[in-house]
Amino acid sequence: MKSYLPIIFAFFFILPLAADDGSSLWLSKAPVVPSNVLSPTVDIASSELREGWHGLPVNFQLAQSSKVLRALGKDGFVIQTDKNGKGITISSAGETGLLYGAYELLRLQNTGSDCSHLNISEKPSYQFRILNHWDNIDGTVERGYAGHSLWFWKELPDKISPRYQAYARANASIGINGTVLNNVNASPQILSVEYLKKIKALADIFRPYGLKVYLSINFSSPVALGGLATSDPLDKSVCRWWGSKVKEIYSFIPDFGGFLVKANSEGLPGPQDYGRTHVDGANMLADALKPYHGIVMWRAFVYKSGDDDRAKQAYQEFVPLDGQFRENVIIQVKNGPVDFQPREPFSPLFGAMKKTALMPEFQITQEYLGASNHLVYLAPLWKECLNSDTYSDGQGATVARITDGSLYHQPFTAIAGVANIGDDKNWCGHPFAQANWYAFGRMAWNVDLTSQQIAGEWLKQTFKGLSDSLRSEIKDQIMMKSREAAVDYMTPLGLHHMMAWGHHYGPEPWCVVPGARPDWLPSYYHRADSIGLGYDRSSTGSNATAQYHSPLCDIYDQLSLCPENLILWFHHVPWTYKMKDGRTLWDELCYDYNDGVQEVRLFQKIWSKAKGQVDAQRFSDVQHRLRIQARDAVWWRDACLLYFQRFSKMPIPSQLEQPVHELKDMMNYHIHITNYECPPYGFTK
Ligand code: BDP
Repeated sequence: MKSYLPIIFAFFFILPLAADDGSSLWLSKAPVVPSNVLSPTVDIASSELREGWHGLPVNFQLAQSSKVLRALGKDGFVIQTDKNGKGITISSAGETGLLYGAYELLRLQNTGSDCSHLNISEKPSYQFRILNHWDNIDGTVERGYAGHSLWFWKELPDKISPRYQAYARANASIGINGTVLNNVNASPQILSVEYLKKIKALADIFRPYGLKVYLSINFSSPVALGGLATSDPLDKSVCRWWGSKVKEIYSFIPDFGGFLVKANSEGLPGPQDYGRTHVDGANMLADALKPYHGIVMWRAFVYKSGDDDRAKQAYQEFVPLDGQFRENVIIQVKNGPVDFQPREPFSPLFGAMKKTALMPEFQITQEYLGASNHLVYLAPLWKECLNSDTYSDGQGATVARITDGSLYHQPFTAIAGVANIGDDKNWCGHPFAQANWYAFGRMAWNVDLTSQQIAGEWLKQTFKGLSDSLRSEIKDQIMMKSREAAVDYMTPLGLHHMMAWGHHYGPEPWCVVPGARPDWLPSYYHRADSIGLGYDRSSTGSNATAQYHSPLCDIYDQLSLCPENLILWFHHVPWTYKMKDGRTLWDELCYDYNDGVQEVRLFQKIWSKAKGQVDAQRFSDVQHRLRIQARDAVWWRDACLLYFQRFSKMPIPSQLEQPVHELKDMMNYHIHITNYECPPYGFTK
């Protein structure tokens, strides 16, 4: 008998890991939820624990009158090991708090924390933690790279996909409590009764998971849908139309969250079409929503075609309006002043509207970061913004403290992420893109969590078979380095918007489109000429630096003080300018592009060790996408360096790998992709 044991063990070790299509995300098996034993939400919480929790018995305590718990809010919770050591109690002032507590307990267990003496108290950093889906009603997803929309509008409300519940569960497990279902470029149809019935069906499924539904609206809906002659926000019939539309929405969805509005932005209608302001538009909607406790998230993503620097325009339009918005209006500000680039400085608006609630908008979907082909862990990018000191009130006025309400005490606080979710089996396309959905939720819940902590948690739950040492290597040497690598091979030193026209996937620093707005073209941003490279936004140029508080305005303004990772954002720098390490700007650019390529090659090497520790399906999926990323990194490097070399006329240092593509081939190469597709391969010529 004894002698068989080693043989049996050996046999176990060579068994391949079960195939995994990634559809279960970071979650363990979904429980069967009995209907309404306690309450729909508490039923879910207790079934989750029944299925997944292996420790002491857990007791739920809903204590609405407890002062301590009320201070944590309805989503906050306390988890404590009972005094006698024989059980655990999760208590909260709200049912959603109990659910979040249950998911926290499971997370602690599944990430290997010591659960023997628990005394945890949690309160979310932001009150509204919201995904923005850029999903169109025709099933496409703007900037979506994981298949079609998850919402099967044609089938709703009669046919309900099981994925709706799975989606709500995934969000609840990481604390996301709101979802804007449709694209900011909104079709007026979304507010029709036909669609409201479909939306109600989704809201009913999401509700027990604490997930509220919001909608993007088209500002001219009164005309387009209601048949009115105007959508002027000061017109009485328009106000009445919105009032009754809102009433109708709440009759279908009593806990509807509110509206997200893109107005007078990129050609969409808005109050300015009628000579009114953002305040007039936002407040009119806010008044309609107020009786039902709904909110308006009004986007500050505005810029007009014209002479002034695009990066300055949101600030110019919005700062004069500070203090005039209703309490239930939150201004939604993209992290940077241009548009979700691999690196931007934080938007100066964050430090400039002390009397208005502001919410950060991050992009989880990788519009400018290699779509679903590139492994780029985005938490470091978001944290860089959140941790930026705006100096709006001396030191320590970070974007996080301004937007989470701790500095200016706004009544509502919120944070949004543009979703990377589609109907792909694994939800997000790239297996590692799931980490960005996860990280957004965790960071919105607790803005002080570090990117490393979140990556570590996600890896432990998602790739359970990894050894400790390989898991750390993947976390520290792949995930934590991946954003900087992308910056290096795409847009180092503060370069930005050099992506191809339309789809924004590959490099096109040379891009010219007859008749196109100049601020949609790369040359507007890189300004390469025989002298140097970069956009002069200092006081000798567009003076965007003046939109930052001291000392940042001076730091950004002076070439010698400006952080080198933003130097070409703020300055037009001579090719021969000496960087801090003694290299010329040109050489530094060559080294950075090359570093980016080398980093991705290193990711490939590290990932190759995961064979056998990760199921074959996800192992080869990641391996395949890393190959694309490595090819694309070379494409980016060659395209940008060979193109800029036309201006610098300087050689690529001989120590570095030399280009393998011809500039003319790259300039003649065009990929055609529609909205919801991910480019199938990189530049292969
Ligand atoms: C840009 C996208 C565009 C969006 C726009 C927005 O290219 O598809 O509609 O932002 O945020 O990043 O409104």
